[in-house]
Amino acid sequence: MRNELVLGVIAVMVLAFIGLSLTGVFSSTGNAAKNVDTGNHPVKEFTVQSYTETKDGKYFPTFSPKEMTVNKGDLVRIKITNIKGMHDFKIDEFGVYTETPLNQEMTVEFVVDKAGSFEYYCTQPGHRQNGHWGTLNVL
Ligand SMILES: [Cu+2]
Repeated sequence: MRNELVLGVIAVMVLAFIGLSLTGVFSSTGNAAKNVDTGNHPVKEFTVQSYTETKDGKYFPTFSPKEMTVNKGDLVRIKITNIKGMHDFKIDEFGVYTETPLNQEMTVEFVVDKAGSFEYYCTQPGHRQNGHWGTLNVL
């Protein structure tokens, strides 16, 4: 009988841990997470690289991927690593911004509460105009 009680307690703890993990409570990465809503939102996670390519002596800053698609109501988690150049990451419509120091994974989290196509981009001078942007589609 006692063993069953212990097993029951362990099962409850494991379930609680899984539940909290899914809701993002343990997802703190110690950096620029914003607008975190740990409510009952499906989580969509993306890994993005930010860098500068050089072609014919010209600089082409870019994100990879250049497009992400989520559903309205999702908790969007984007992990961004800048692997070349000086960049940052911004989405005006959702109040998202993080600096992206070189070779350091930065995480932003936000709930998409409106549908549409929104631009994520780099605010460094000239970068957005030269292609340092992508599209977040919210269906
Ligand atoms: Cu940039």
